[in-house]
Amino acid sequence: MGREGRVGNRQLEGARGMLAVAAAAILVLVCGCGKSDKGTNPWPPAGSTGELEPNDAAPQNLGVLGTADLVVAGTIASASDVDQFAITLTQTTNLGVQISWSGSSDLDVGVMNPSGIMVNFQDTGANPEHCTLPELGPGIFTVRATAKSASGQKYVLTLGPR
Ligand SMILES: [Ca+2]
Ligand SMILES: [Ca+2]
Repeated sequence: MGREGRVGNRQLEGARGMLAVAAAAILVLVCGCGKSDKGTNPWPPAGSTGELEPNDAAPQNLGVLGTADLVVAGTIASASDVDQFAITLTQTTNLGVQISWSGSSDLDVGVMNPSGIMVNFQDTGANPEHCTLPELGPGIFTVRATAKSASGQKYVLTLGPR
């Protein structure tokens, strides 16, 4: 009986220890959430689509653009990285395009029509780079994010009707 009692106590202590670890883990998680809420823009943004390489030659298909914005969280690995995204416009659309980032990189964004002709290229030093292209489509358009200078630069690309 005595031995069983000691074993029981050990098990109880073990359970208490695990509870303490679990409580500490929850505390860390809660602290992590609190930190990210203090004025910094979280990346990737909630609800965003992650960029999928390779997309330099064949664009990543984002599907049909509806009434809601499409938000992509991407990374320009280097100045030679080209990120392309295809969107399908099912009707004539005033297309808003914006790329934003944190840091000193110089990113640009362009839009190509279904024939592959660049109809707009935002190539200034501004951050964000943005434009609204009136009366595009219907058809499949390609949005192209590039950089004059970048190294592992995270960005947010927002596409939507305006
Ligand atoms: Ca990329
Ligand atoms: Ca790429």
